[in-house]
Amino acid sequence: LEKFKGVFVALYSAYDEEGNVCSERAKKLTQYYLDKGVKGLYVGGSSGEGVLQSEEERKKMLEAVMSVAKGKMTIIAHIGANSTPESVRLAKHAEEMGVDAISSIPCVYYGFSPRAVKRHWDAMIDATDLPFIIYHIPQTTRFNLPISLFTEMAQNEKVIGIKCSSESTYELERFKFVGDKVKGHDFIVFNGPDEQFVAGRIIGADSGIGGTYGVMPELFMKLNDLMDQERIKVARKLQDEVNDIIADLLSGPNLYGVAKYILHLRGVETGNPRGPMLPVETDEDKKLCERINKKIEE
Ligand code: HMN
Repeated sequence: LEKFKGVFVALYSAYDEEGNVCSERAKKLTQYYLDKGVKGLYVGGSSGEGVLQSEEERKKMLEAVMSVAKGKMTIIAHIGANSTPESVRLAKHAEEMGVDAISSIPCVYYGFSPRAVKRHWDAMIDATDLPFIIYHIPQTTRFNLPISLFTEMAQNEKVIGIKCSSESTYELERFKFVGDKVKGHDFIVFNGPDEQFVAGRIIGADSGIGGTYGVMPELFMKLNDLMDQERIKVARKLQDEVNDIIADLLSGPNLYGVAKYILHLRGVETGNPRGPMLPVETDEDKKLCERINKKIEE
């Protein structure tokens, strides 16, 4: 399970100027993080706009990533789609591509019972031989994963971890505690909210998956190292600095748009986020991005 411990960038989408998934750009983006030395990538999640893309586009994006990353970074493919059949097809495709694990949200749009969510997840898990990571993000899915369903899921041999994007560190602690107990060994917990990386690691997270890591991977790798060394005071101070940057990132038209524009300033082209997400357009927004980019470089 060591390959799931560390800093995982939640990869942004890579589009051309017309807004179509662009393999060339996706490959360059992947190479950018490979060169930075991150542990791995989370592909097609929230930051990756998976739920805004067609099945074909999602496959195309993953294929481009894998052509660069296979065997070099740990790749987790988010394969959750609205319907069970589509999620199952994406799971099978991810396995063919050679990813290290698959992961899924419960479902968006409709509200479902824990029983329905279990059947949805089980179908994806049964479809491949890959490890599965639950993606818990109640603020967007509106599904509040009950600890009873979590415990049942953890009993499945293939369920190796959870990505906890809820802002409750208490909940994160429970997932780690119950998960470890059920498994009898490490159950991998990924911290979701980048603003709470240090808190998450202290209370049980083994790793982190985050969107804002994409514009400052070095800072998160530093934070992670500090936590490994239990240098909490230094880590807290760095988290303060990181959170100032995150506050700036969130002050623009849209987090993903701002982050993608910052990558553009560095010569890494990924296009604009897909509507309804707002892109960076005005001079004021562009200046904000330039300021943030400078701040990160300092
Ligand atoms: C993903 O799947 O793309 C993200 O890793 C999910 C992650 O928890 C992010 N949450 C959302 O985008 C809602 C955070 O990294 C988030 O971007 C960050 O904490 C800034 O608020």
